Amino acid sequence: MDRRVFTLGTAAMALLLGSCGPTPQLKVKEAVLTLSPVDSNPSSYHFNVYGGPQDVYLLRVSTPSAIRTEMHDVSVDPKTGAVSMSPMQRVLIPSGKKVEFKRGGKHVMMWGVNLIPRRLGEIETEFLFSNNERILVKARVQEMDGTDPDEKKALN
Ligand SMILES: [Cu+2]
Repeated sequence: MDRRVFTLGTAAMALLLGSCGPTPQLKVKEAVLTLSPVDSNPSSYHFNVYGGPQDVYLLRVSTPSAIRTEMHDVSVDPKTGAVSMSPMQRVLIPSGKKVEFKRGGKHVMMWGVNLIPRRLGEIETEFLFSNNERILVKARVQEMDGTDPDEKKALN
């Protein structure tokens, strides 16, 4: 008798959980690094971050293949229309929401991208979040026109 009640309870619980849908997973996708045509200027890194089961902050994007990285936001002066960039220490990634780092908006700037990603056409990056989660992302590397890096073309 007791066992039967227990079984029914478990089944009811499974139904309840099932109706909530899949739990959102914190992830980074569509990552592309666009090289600056001038080597001394920073390259720009764009991607989408998809929020997980809880709100977190993106604290840092780093790579062993560049000297320095910074997260930037872009703002436009409503009076003059002048565009300016400012560094961000952290970016809120709301649960289940997509946060875009894209051309004309939030982005990561990378100084001193070395020869390894330029020859491979891809770069390894690490995203650090406030819940201590680290996500490794391999991103495509391209020139401004969307083609492979010149250093990779030279090898073919
Ligand atoms: Cu910038």
